[in-house]
Amino acid sequence: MLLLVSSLFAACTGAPVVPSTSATGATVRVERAVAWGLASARSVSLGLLATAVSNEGDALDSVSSPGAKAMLHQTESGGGMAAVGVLEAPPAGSLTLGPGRSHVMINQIDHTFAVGDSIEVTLHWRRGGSMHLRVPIVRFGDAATLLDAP
Ligand SMILES: [Cu+2]
Repeated sequence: MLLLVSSLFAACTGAPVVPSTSATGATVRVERAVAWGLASARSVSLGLLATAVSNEGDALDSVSSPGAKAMLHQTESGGGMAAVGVLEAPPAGSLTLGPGRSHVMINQIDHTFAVGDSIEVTLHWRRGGSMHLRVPIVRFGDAATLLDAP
């Protein structure tokens, strides 16, 4: 089943209106998700804000995307990136992925894309199972703003 809920919101600064994506599963609610990247490198990064809705929390074990390779990354203090095995959404807490912090890296995308397109991803939660999202691709400079918007 493809959960696809797009909502529009405008930042109070008058920034362009960009669609966000949300989905609710049994254990986790994804409040918003955006991707940004380089079409020439066929690579995007994915950020999201997910809140645990179960008492046990949940853990993002992996992410997949059709026709591409996806992995979980954390950003290190020196600015480099390293693969990580799991990202936790603690009980009554949230998991925030985005620029300069942990993120999902999607490489070797088998088609070209541009800002305004979207990318299909499946989040694999340890307790909650698979959650399908279609995530809008936004400009790098808009990603953090969209993720942090009130
Ligand atoms: Cu990365």
